[in-house]
Amino acid sequence: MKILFLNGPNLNLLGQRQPEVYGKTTLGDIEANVRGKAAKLSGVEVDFRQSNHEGELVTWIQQARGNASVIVINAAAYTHTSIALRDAITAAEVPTIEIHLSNIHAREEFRHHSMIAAVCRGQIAGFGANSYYLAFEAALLLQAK
Ligand code: CA2
Repeated sequence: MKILFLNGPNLNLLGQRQPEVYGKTTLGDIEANVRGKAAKLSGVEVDFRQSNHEGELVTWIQQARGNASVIVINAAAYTHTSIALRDAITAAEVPTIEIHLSNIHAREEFRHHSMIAAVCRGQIAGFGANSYYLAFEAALLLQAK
């Protein structure tokens, strides 16, 4: 199985700016940890990407159809605005898990609504880098069903 991790705008700055909000772990650290978990299992492949561009994320979701078993997506600020990502997730027909480092429901009002939540299998938010590792486990469970 292939798990496709997609990361939206500004997540490339993780660990380098605003550590009080998003922690000190970099996206590279998270990717390395996820890859380490996958390496202990047989038949689990990880593809891990980040883009600051909405259209590139849409293209990657489209390409996941027939190629990825599960998508794990931290759409960052596009979570709250992007009908394009929502439509792409719907069209891809790949089970998708929405994740966030922070608890978006405990932050500013504009972060409470997710445009993509209703078309995802579920949401994991508020556990920092562990949100990625929990999503990895959830992706395995989705495939095991
Ligand atoms: O909590 C999350 O994972 C978010 O998806 C992060 C987004 C935010 O817009 C969402 O509401 C919640 C922001 C990602 C920006 O990441 C940065 C990391 C370091 C420094 C600046 C931004």
